[in-house]
Amino acid sequence: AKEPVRVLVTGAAGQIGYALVPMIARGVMLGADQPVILHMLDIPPAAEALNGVNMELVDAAFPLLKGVVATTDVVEACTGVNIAIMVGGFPRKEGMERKDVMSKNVSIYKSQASALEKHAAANCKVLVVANPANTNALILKEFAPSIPEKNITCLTRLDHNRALGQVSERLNVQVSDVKNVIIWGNHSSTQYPDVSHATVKTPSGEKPVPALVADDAWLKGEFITTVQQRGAAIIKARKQSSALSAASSACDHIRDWVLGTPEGTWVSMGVYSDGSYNVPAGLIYSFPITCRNGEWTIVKGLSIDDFSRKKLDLTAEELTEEKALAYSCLA
Ligand code: NAX
Repeated sequence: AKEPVRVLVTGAAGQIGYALVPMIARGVMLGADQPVILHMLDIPPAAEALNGVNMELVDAAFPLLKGVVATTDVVEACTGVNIAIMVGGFPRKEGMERKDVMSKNVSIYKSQASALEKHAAANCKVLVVANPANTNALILKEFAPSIPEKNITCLTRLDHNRALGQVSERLNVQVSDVKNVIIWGNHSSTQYPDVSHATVKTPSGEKPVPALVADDAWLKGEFITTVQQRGAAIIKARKQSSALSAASSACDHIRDWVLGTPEGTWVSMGVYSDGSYNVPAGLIYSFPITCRNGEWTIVKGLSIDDFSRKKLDLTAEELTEEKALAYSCLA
């Protein structure tokens, strides 16, 4: 039998946490033959709710779940973890300045970075979900210098999956037949959902999405804004932000990272930029990614037209500004 993998979920008493922990305990993230031990962290005001989640995990009698650590102590939460899903953060409240929200999250991610660096298992893989996801991941990287930068990522897979969903609806094809969309840049409204290289599997082979859609105005307009604004549309409809789709996409992100992407398929992940596609190095930026043997690689050499170039640059500029804002909070 396999040794259990320890998976940390921060913000585990929140709504994404509530959707995510049962998925992990059922093997959705790491496979149906992989036992897990869940580490759940939240803050003291949420301790009772966290205890309730813990009770429900007992009640669900998950065969793969070999143990639970539910705590408000960050060191206890981080000790020995192989995978860390960082969902906890400080939300933007009505009337708050961007800088104030940034400052709260910078201090959270700075201290959690140190705890992970000191106490997590060697080679721990980190996925930051909490917003501002890219910049929180960057702060985590800066304050955990001994964790290799390739082990620190942020979630743009939800945006990626949203783009697959929009193409599938538009063409009336199965979402599982659509692949190789790309989310470039920030997990924010400046992200660039790009279908230039996406394809659909048809009985007569793989066909390019732009040719099948054959509506440049939709692809360059409504498609992009729908994906960019989808989070807001969900809040409007549900009065709460995306949770089941975020949890499911976090499982997709980790599963593909650990178990690999299928041959000929890429996904989107926020990773530390090496300057590929002339994106400034030193940002956490979403790229097309393939994974193998537990390591990700940026897909190189895709053609970028003028329209795309401007969009890639715009979202990079926003991330550069966010980085400066985050650093100003440290000063
Ligand atoms: P909730 O407010 O329901 O849950 C957040 C939880 O984090 C709460 O239980 C809170 O007590 C806890 N928390 C706060 N500070 C903490 C700390 N220092 N340590 C540990 N736990 C802490 O929010 P939820 O809807 O679950 O969303 C969580 C985060 O995901 C938010 O930042 C949200 O903006 C972000 N999202 C990111 C997405 C992405 O694709 N990257 C999509 C979904 C989501 O909007």
